[in-house]
Amino acid sequence: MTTDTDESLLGITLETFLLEGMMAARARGRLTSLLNQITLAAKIITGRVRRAGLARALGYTGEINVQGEAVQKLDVFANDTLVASLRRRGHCRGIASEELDQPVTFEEATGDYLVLTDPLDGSSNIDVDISIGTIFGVLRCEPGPGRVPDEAFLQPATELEAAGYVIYGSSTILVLTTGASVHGFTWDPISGEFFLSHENIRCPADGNTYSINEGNAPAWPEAVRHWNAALKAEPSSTLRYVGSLVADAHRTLLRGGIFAYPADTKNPGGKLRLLYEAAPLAKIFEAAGGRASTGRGPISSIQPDSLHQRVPLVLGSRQRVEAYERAMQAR
Ligand code: P6P
Repeated sequence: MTTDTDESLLGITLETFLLEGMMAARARGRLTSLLNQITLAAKIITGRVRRAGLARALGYTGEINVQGEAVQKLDVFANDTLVASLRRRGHCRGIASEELDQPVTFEEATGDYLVLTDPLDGSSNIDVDISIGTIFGVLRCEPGPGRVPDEAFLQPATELEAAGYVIYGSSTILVLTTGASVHGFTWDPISGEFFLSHENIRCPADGNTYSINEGNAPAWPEAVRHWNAALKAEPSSTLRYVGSLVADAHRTLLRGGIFAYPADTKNPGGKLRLLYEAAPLAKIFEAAGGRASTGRGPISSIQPDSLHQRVPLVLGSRQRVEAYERAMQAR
């Protein structure tokens, strides 16, 4: 009888998985090293996220901790951790982040990659212990050193070399694609390693769960209201909405169904961000056989025109997303 720890140690760590993938592809190892730096940041962020409530429970103001250090807001902490980790190896020349008005660039870096990230999406949910997540994408760029123009970040999702997210939920899981397939790795708090736990994730072709904030219904376009009403009329339909993108996306990826955050009168261009939310998730869903759409066309083909632009986002089972797109065309 093996204990949990022994069982996970029999598995493949994320680092080993990446190394073996690199050797099989006879790659240079730069992307592998960069992804290992993101993994390191995820381990550090996990530790802080899981203790965050403790500070509040011990009565700290949440601003000054027992050492007299300013306790950073979690999303700023996550951002700074990713920046510090990615600066180290020189493969990443710059990062566009939801937390930064302008990208941070490492002029000394000689590598040829860029990172897009929402360091801690849904961090407002942490106070009530709802799952939150880190989303990331990796693009190619001209090799350094030197300054990186903002335009280098404005590439469609089809250009992503890798994409992934980390969900800080009942367990911490890192989901990653480098294009051909999608795999999930669960963090083991005892060894501190991520172990392969979800090999070759496939998004089911169909699913009865729909995920949308029905509180926004009065602001929806008529076509979305009709689509929603038709779904509710299906006896097998189930509504699940966490209000934390990575949690809703992860459930939809594994179970199938559909997640939608449409444009509405409150958010005419949509609420979610293209570069570091929709695009990496689109890469993941399409690699897993699912689909990612604005409701009128694929997310992947959108040519970004600004760093923080928003888009309507529909993710899920191919059949469900295609039905949504037909419903949008019908009106
Ligand atoms: P609403 C969280 O604030 C977030 O950015 C995403 O994680 C989530 O999908 C969305 O907003 C939820 O928005 O309007 O339903 O609260």
